[in-house]
Amino acid sequence: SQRVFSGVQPTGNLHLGNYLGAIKRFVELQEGYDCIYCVVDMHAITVWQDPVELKKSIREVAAAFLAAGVDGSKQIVFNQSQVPQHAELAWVLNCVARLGWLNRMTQFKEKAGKDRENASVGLYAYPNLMAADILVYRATHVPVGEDQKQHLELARDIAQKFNNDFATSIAANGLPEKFFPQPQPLIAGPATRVMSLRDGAKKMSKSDPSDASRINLTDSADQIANKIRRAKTDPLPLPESLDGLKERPEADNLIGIYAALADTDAQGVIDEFGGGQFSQFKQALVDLTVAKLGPINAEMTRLVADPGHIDRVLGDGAARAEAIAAETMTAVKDIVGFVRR
Ligand code: AQP
Repeated sequence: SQRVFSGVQPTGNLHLGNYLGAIKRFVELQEGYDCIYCVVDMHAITVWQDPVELKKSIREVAAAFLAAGVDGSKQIVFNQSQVPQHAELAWVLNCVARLGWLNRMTQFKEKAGKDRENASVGLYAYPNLMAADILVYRATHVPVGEDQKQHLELARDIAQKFNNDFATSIAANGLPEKFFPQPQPLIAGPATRVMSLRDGAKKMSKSDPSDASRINLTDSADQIANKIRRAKTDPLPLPESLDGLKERPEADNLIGIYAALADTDAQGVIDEFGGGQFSQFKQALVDLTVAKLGPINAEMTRLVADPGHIDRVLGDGAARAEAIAAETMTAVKDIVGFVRR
């Protein structure tokens, strides 16, 4: 069977990149797959989180999933810490993954920065927990932005090494040879890497100190309009062909955002706006962004005003998630050779 798993960290400032790279895809995929969408709170604490803010953010990310159109009664929506098998499998995978593999992870290098000695061990082992998130459901497909591609390749390597290392035991326990399937990344569309509005070389990110660099899902129509009007561009008009986007990262980014929001591609945007002035295009982008994000923002506001409802969705999702995860963990314990209750 085909199962989708993906997660978003509750670290505040959900932005247009998270929406286009992940959450919008979550909604599209529920037509064809069984989906498990997780608020990955255990990933969030790999860097310090204020406990009061963390709780708020967990509910806010869940609200964003639901407001964008994820059906919490058909699909599984929950927060990671409610299902203990994520941490349990992560420990086993810590013992499968190699130090050399983790040493190659570029996100750790970026997030740890110069003061690497002072980064948490959790930040370093983060990709193993992410592998556990996916493999504990034996998920086959993982929609993510391009920044997560390397972590997903690692999850595939870990799955393969586990299957190889324990091949004899997997067979002895009567389990399928490829016990952990190889999860496929789903990275497609015109906005798999949304860039900062202030710098076309940096990705749009929750942790960018400049609020003007990103469009938050909680921004008002006025804030969205101001940020897009002030977004960095070069002085040239919009190109008349795709070729003309080369070496123009800011133009490329805005066109990609428009294309993703309008469900077309860059060519479609150029057909409509090519050769025109940026001021005009930006106004069209403001209108489109406000039209698409406005209703999501309003629904998020409505949902977070009723935390009891969100907590019920999360609790119900966690119970359904745990039923799947517990089955995998029982098998993993048998495969590894642990004595079970
Ligand atoms: N700029 C982006 N463009 C497209 N997709 C993006 N994603 C993140 N940024 C972009 C995708 O959003 C999902 C959730 O990301 P996350 O919350 O797990 O954390 P992240 O990737 O570390 O996101 P941020 O917003 O950039 O946070 P910070 O500032 O903490 O690093 C993932 O599918 C991700 O690919």
